[in-house]
Amino acid sequence: MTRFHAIAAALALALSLVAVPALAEGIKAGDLTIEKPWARATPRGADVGAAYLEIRNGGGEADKLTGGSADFANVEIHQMSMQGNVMKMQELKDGLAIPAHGDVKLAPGGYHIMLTGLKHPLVKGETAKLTLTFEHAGAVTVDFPVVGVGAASGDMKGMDMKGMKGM
Ligand SMILES: [Cu+2]
Repeated sequence: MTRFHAIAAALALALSLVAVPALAEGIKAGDLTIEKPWARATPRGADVGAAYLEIRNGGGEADKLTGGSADFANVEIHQMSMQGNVMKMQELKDGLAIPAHGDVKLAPGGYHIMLTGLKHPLVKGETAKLTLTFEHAGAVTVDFPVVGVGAASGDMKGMDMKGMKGM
């Protein structure tokens, strides 16, 4: 094997290691890639829940997450932010912009998908199927794995989900 061949082979191996898991993980929709979807398990009797994900836009045109649907809940796009020392939540009625060549993370304490009017609890270990609607990429169905109520990535502990009813 020549030195060139050895380098080419090493490069091919490195590329395959990098490229394959990335393709397997993300859901492609037009220029968008949806990654790391998860939803928080809900306590029995709760009628609201939340789901999170990351959206990358590989295209030169901005897109917008305008809403979604599910057969077990209403789907709204929300933003949570500190106003003074009070955590406030509001619906983004105009949608959530996803900049060209940019990405948006929906995560606890910030942007999130709000599930209201839950018909059944979100149970750890199951998946919640949501269809998200984008202005350009269209409708995309995503399975959100449901993670325990005390999920490490969450920082909503101490927040009373029942208190969010109607927000
Ligand atoms: Cu919310």
